[in-house]
Amino acid sequence: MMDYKNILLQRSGRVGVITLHRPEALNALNLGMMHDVVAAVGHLDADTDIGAIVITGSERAFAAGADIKEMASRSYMDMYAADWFGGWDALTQVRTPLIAAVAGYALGGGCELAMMCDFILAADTAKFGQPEINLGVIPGIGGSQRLTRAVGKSKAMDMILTGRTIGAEEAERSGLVSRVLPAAELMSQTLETAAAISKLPAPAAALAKESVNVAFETHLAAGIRFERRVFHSLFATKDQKEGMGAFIEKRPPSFLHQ
Ligand code: CO8
Repeated sequence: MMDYKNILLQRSGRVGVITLHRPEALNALNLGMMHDVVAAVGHLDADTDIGAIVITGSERAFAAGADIKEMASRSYMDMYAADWFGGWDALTQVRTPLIAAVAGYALGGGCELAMMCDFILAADTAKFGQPEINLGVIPGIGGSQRLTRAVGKSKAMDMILTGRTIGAEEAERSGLVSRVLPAAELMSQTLETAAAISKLPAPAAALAKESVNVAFETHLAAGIRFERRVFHSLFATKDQKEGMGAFIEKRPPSFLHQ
């Protein structure tokens, strides 16, 4: 097992849980955090015994943004040459379902990291925002794109131009998060959801998320064609035979994740 400095990594059955852990900085995302999260997610994604991954933070903060202290004095060339934070893009290639469990602040890069996950479960204490404009910058890990697709132009503009923070209810109403849960139940309900997903056929889960993601990236006709091809391809899996066979035989399925 690798030694991570900025996260905690736990396994519970077929679920991997990554907890962002820089309590002294409200989990601000520095390069070390990026390397740890990307490495841990990659490691879990490659493990066929893992069927869902949860990324979470603390009660106070999922993550209060990119680490401002680490970036403040950098030049344009520093940022460009390092392709600052380009490494986070690796999360978009992950096949295993990825759930963000957000309590407290999810600001700037924290909101963007949550949006890179497949869906967001929010505690009623969650606060989402893209406050970069207050620092003289803009979202830089996909926020201006993913937030706009998630909540539409008007609310994305409102949030990104004012830097205003929205609460969990407004986030749910806007389509940014899928569910709001009482803070005390966030982790238990997230783990229950992740465990349920992890037991379902892994090939179908990977292709389902790939299909939904295609909806973000392409036009309707191409997306529907992609979905159709992928749907047909699942008839090559053992789990399709098992799932449909079990239904017809009126017995519980026993999936192989193959
Ligand atoms: N970076 C570095 N340190 C931080 C950050 C951060 N984003 N957020 C909080 N901290 C630190 C504080 O400096 C403080 O440290 P210290 O005790 O050493 O002074 C500690 O965490 C606790 O924070 P506060 O005392 O400020 O706690 P409060 O409860 O008073 O306030 C807030 C909480 C409102 C969340 C406040 O901390 C805050 O406004 N944080 C900054 C939020 C922000 O602006 N986030 C956006 C950052 S920019 C960004 O994310 C851009 C992403 C794209 C980059 C892509 C590059 C290509």
